[in-house]
Parts: sequence; structure tokens; C-alpha cells
Amino acid sequence: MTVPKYRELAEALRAEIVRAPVGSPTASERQLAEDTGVSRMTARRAIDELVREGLLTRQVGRGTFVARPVVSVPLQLTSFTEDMLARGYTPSSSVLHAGLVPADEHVASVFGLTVGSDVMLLARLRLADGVPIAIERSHLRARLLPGIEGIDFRHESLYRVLIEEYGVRFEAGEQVIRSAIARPADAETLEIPHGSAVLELVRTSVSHGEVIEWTTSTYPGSRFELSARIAPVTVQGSAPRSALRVRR
Ligand code: 16G
Repeated sequence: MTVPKYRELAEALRAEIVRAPVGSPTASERQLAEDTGVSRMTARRAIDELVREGLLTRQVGRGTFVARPVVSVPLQLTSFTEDMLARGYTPSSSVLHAGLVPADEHVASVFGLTVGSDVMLLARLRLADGVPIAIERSHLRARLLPGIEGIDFRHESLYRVLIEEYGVRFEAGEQVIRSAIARPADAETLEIPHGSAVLELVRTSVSHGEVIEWTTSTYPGSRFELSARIAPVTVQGSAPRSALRVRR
């Protein structure tokens, strides 16, 4: 079956949109037709398709713009793999570091371990359809996950491994969200300009009352939004803990 030309063009544009900041202008129909050698009709159909999908928005008399962040991360205990698949992207990872490290004071206090205990450090660049989306640095309670340092995480979901290989399922978690400026090396890895704003999501996941995972996910600020379901408070005093803390 041959793919219609406009679909091919829409696919190519989708790959560009995933990198583009929200609100940035896209090429006009005429420009697109000229640049790619397709008819204006084909260019229009490709743009129409992306407008229908909600990736682009048309503003009369102004042009077409990137409509909203391509990745909208729900505030739930889901994995990167699940989040990306749910949005129609193919997730993959490039492993930046994987191995046991001694817990420093901060890591030790997060896990309730003594300083110097072995923890697994897994640092990954996460990609969607081959485009860098986030850097994730996960510390994991190594003692409960024997052999985890030997797993090849290039093609593996951490959460799948935890559930299927180790029977670890998270029953609770806490997520802190903060803004920061990308470290120079991270900016390069994420292919964003030096000094760009990033969103850091720090997740602490708990199973059977013990912290198993402590992960910092760094996302380019221009490409993301977070969404959370707002539930009414039903029982007095049972509201989820949520606080705006001042960072020092
Ligand atoms: C998500 C989690 C991260 C977890 C990862 C596992 C956030 C902010 N963070 O990115 O804590 O380690 O999923 O993904 O959502 P994986 O199972 O695809 O490896």
C-alpha cells in the first residue's frame, strides 16, 4: 500500500514539530510546497492533518504555529515508555551511565541508607521517535534488585524490569517539580541552546514502604506541559500533600 504524499509530508513535519518550541511559526503552504516540491494542495492537506491532530494551530492573517507541547506528562506513576506509547511515539534510550555507586549523604538520606552503601545509578537520555526528550538520572535501591547493574537498558523499560524481573510495583510516590537552567552538558545532550530553561521532575517511588527509586527527569522547558487531575477533597485531612517550597 502506498502512503499518500500528504501523509508522508505530515510525518516529516511531525518530526520537526516535536523539536519546536510552543508558539513558533511553521512554514506557510506556499513555502512548504516550494521547499519540498509538492503541490500547494498536498502541502495544505498535510498542514490540515496536523491542525486536526492539535499539533498546529492556524491564526487567520498570521500563519500557522506550533500549538502546544508535544509531550504532556501526566502526574501519575506511569513510565516514560507508557507515556510516549500513549502519544503515538516510539520510545528509546541511550544509556549515559549504568552501574553501582556509593550513596552520598543526600542519596543515603533519601533511601534511609548509610553513606557509602551501594546504589544503582542509571542515567539515560530518553528519546521519542529518535528525538531527545529528557535526561533521567535514576538512583535505585540496589540491595533489593540483585543483578540490575547488568541489565541493558537501551531497549528496556525500567518499570517493566522492576515489575517483571523483581516483582516491584509502586504503591506510592512523590513528585517535586521545579524549574532550572540546563547544565551545559545536558543542553548539548538535549540539543537545546546553552542557558535554556528546563523542568526538573524529581520522583521518589515507594514499594512496601521502602524507597526504591529516586529519579530526576530533566525536560526542555519549551516543549512540555504537565497535567494533573484535580480531585475534590472528600474526607477532611485526607488531601494529597502538596506544597510550594522555597528552594535555597
Ligand atoms: C518516568 C518517571 C521516572 C521513571 C521512568 C521509567 C516521570 C517524571 N518520571 O519518566 O521516574 O524512572 O518513567 O521509565 O514521569 P521506563 O519504564 O520507560 O524506563
